[in-house]
Amino acid sequence: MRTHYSAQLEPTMDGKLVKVAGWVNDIRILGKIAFINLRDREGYIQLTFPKSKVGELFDELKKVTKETVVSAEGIVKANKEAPRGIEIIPQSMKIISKAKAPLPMDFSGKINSELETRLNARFMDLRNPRVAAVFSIRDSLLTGVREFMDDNDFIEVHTPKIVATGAEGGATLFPVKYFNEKAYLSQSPQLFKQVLMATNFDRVYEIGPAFRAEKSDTTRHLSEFTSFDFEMAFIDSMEDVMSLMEQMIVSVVEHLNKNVSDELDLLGILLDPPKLPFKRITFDEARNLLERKSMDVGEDLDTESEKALGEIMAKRGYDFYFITEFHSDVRPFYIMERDDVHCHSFDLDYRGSELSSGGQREHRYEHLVRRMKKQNLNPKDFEFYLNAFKYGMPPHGGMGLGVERFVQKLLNLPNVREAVLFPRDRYRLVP
Ligand code: AMO
Repeated sequence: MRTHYSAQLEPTMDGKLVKVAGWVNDIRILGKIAFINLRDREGYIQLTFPKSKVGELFDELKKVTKETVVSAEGIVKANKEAPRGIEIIPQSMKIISKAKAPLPMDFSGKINSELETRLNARFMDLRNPRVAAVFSIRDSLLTGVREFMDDNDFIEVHTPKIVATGAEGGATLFPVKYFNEKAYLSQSPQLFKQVLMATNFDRVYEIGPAFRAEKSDTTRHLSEFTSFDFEMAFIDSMEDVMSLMEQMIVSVVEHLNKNVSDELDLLGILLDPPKLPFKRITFDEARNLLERKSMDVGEDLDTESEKALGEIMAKRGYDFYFITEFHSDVRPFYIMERDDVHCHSFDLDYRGSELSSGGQREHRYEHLVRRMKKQNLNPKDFEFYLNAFKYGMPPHGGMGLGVERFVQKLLNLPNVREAVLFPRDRYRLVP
């Protein structure tokens, strides 16, 4: 239906016959001349219809509503008065799919539509180039991640999403009916990526859906999110994991600056490549800093304290920072303990918000079982997982990062739902 996207047309192509197709962004019919501002994936192009030149086509224009899909064939004309100095004088035009009026929402950005309205009519919301840019950037971010992991000898794997046991606590499990058995939607690939460490694949990563029955209605929780996980074996300590992670973040930021600079510009986002190494601060140090600000921190950081820590770190010039050596009681059973109180786990935070958590895993069978029991878990429920630790399991570690939170924070989006095409939360199952 088209020979060119709008952005491929230049004033230097004056006199050339071309075909374009897209949505009618705007139409203006004056006495002897009419204009359609046509929108496609790449931008906008003006179709100009002088009554004297286009004949019957001029009357056809009365049928055209905003957002109707049309295709037009015509001659390119350089014209300084037209946007980008170029217009097309159509010889023919087809109305391909007429749009009903009124539209379900205004997506021009002139009126601030509520997020709820936008998500209800997401197909239309996504016609706004600023909204579309978020998803081009998200796509590029994942390409950047895959390139980095590939360069570092990881293989991409896919683990089951219908599972018999949860890895991240019972409170956020979604039960599903699985024939005659009880099953759950997977909260994370944790158990499977660890089992893979007992195979020849000692470096794996996965980018896939993760499900959490999050009851809290916040701007950073989804009930279905995309988790980027990796796991690596034969590590000396969790420092190996953090070091790879920070290199990955820098590489992804460079990838974005190289590949989606137009989209970043459109959103007004300037991404400075972060400096290596990222700051490391232990949980106890972070707690001391917060207590000096009269904040009462228990054994873990809540949203408020994460935010306050973000402000303290920003003053010291750190956007990205690791919080390390959390208290073992508040960390999952699969994390290795360091002493009676602390364990080898970390969070990666960006400007006061957690992007990722990870650590070194407990690879010694007896210690692992002991830790499970300490957390009131029944080792019998984890038989397939525990078996992999009985026949040669190297030391290993890894991390999980929420893709939507990463996109949200990098692009300064007020709500994590803006980073998902069709978000799922406690109140939203459609569309
Ligand atoms: P955790 O439970 O901390 O760790 O999750 C890892 C990262 O996933 C993202 N995330 C979410 N994003 C949106 N909505 C949610 N409801 C949600 N829950 C989590 C966050 C978080 O940092 N197995 C471990 C990781 C590991 O140790 O490898 C895990 O799942 O960005």
